[in-house]
Amino acid sequence: MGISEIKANQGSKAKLNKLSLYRSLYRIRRFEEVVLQEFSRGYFSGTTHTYLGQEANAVGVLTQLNKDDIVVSNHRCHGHFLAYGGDMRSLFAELMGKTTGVCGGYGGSQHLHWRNFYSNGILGGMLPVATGIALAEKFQMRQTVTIAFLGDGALGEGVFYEALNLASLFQSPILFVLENNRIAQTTPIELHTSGDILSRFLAFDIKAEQIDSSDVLEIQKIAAALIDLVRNSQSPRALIINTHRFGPHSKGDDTRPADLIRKIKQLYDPLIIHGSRLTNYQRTSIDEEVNQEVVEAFQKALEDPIPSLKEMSIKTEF
Ligand SMILES: Cc1ncc(C[n+]2csc(CCOP(=O)(O)OP(=O)(O)O)c2C)c(N)n1
Ligand SMILES: [Mg+2]
Repeated sequence: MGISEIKANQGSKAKLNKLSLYRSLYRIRRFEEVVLQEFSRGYFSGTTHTYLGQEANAVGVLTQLNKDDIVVSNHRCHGHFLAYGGDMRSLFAELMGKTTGVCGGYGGSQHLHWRNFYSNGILGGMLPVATGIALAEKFQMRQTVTIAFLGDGALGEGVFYEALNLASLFQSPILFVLENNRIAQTTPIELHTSGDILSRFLAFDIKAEQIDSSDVLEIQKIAAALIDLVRNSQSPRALIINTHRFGPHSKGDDTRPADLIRKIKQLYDPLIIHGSRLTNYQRTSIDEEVNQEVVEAFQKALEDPIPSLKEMSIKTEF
């Protein structure tokens, strides 16, 4: 199938200016801060993995998508979901197990589906699924791009290499986005991954780029180029973003020294980096609006009804 035969995509990229980019970053930051805070007060059930510190990855990559493109995410999915355009109140409600949640309260923090967004908590488990989705889209001549997010911990999963092999053999139009925060739960990368990461993609004949940045504009630029390449060549690519996790892996399991965390927050905060392009007045106004939005979203989700036993039993028969 030649590129000329592929139907032109009618979608439109979200063209965001520096103010709305800052807003998108801060919406994720504030959402996640409230999640961590309210988890400890018992408002949510199950577990959660916050995106604190990594906001620029989701915003940088996902603002470059067309509306029909597909996003396949992992356990650390809230930031991806919000950057994709997902609704904050429904996400809070999902974490609370409410019927108004993204998936009616059945998915919880890690298992979201809305429009072309899918996430799953099985490490690496969605990579072959994403490869297949991308291929199915190509067979249907849609010229969409599928984004598959993964963390460095997934490099130890055999299924990751099976996905790379098939993505390359079948030329799936997929962009693997590896968010390398150099830690998997509490295990530093030096103890869980040997050898070079970029070479892993190259070994399967998948061209890959690497970026050391928490700057949303830099990430946007490289993501835009790679997404265009995937779309136009209808073949796989990879982007490795060397990034930094500010919070615990989950709710409170951080064994890193406090000094190290303080240092990475000083050096690599996407909000400080991008926020420096705004005036104090611009930043404060956006912060205030978003703070209000998050409080209201949380409050509304809290007031939403809990599913009755009858509703739950009907649904579990599916
Ligand atoms: C197959 C599988 N094994 C183990 C887990 C438990 N687990 C959840 S997240 C995680 C670490 C993930 O690390 P990484 O891929 O680097 O992503 P990060 O949490 O750093 O974003 C582990 C081991 C899981 N969800 N699935
Ligand atoms: Mg990691």
